[in-house]
Amino acid sequence: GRPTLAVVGATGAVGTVMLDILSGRPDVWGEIRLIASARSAGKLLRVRGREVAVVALSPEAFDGVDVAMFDVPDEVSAEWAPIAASRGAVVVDNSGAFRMDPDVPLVVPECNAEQVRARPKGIIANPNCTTLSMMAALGALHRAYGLRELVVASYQAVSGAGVVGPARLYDEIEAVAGNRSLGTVAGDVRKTVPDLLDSPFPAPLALNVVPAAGSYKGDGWFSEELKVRNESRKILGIPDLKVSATCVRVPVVTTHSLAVHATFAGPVTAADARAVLEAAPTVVVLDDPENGVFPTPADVVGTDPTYVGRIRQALDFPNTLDMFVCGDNLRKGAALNTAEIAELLAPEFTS
Ligand code: 11C
Repeated sequence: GRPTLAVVGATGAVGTVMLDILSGRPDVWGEIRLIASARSAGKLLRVRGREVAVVALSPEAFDGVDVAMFDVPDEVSAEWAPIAASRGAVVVDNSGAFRMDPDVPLVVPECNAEQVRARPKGIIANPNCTTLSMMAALGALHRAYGLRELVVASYQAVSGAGVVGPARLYDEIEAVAGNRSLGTVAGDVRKTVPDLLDSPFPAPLALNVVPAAGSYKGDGWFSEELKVRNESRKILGIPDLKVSATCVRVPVVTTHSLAVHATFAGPVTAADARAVLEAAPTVVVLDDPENGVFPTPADVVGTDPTYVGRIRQALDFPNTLDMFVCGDNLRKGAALNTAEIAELLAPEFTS
């Protein structure tokens, strides 16, 4: 028979994309069970062309489940992933709760697929969407040239903050629309958007960019920036990789972008790097700047690959490439990578 898959958090921003992705992937699953909080229980959601009723999160909900994908907040995963594992399910968790646990592999199939087998806790972690949006490309370049240093600035979409993110951005855009003098006087946008106390973001996003993503962690760093450093090291297997990130929220609905300054063990030409990236199966090179060809979120959203453009040799850094990377933060950045990890596990439970 085919394995039973559970989707925990089926009604959230990532869960919704997950159901869409599962409907389009090669169908390796028997039952797909949809699990969410008690308040969503009974709700009908469509997956693989059929309506499936959501069941409430409980220990018994995991009975008979072979693989359970979790797309829920950190504290829900921290409590419930071990419960699911204790009922016999292998958990693929997309929260931050277990990513840096030495007994939990942090997997991007393009980089370290083989690590799915070493899972002493029965839990495998899916990386943060910001890190993940560049990993397929960086993994390919690391294998070819040996990555030594990584300096990145992110341009993160609002859906990274969940369904509340796009709702807030659309509200703000509505509030500023039509006023052709806004953005010309300090504070005018802040006064025009709805009360920031109701926003998931600490400053206006409309007509603005916000250098604060995730929660403040002290010493000047936000959580997203520390995740980029810690998770890149673990995924690429370079514990002493030098990393520095500045994570910025921009008025984009979905698809994270990163300006990447990557330093390698020796000199790398842009042409060679382009060839390496073109050969990577899940990477698409869009790099003809003279003709306006480069990745942008508006052109990338809703698709699966990692897009790379603006590939160039850093003028004053001989071993360094600069490039611009875009990836859909809800697909490869979250649901798609989780589904791919689960698919690596499926054969273990197929008879
Ligand atoms: C964002 N990357 O764009 C975040 C969301 O660690 O899974 C994902 C948080 C996480 O806000």
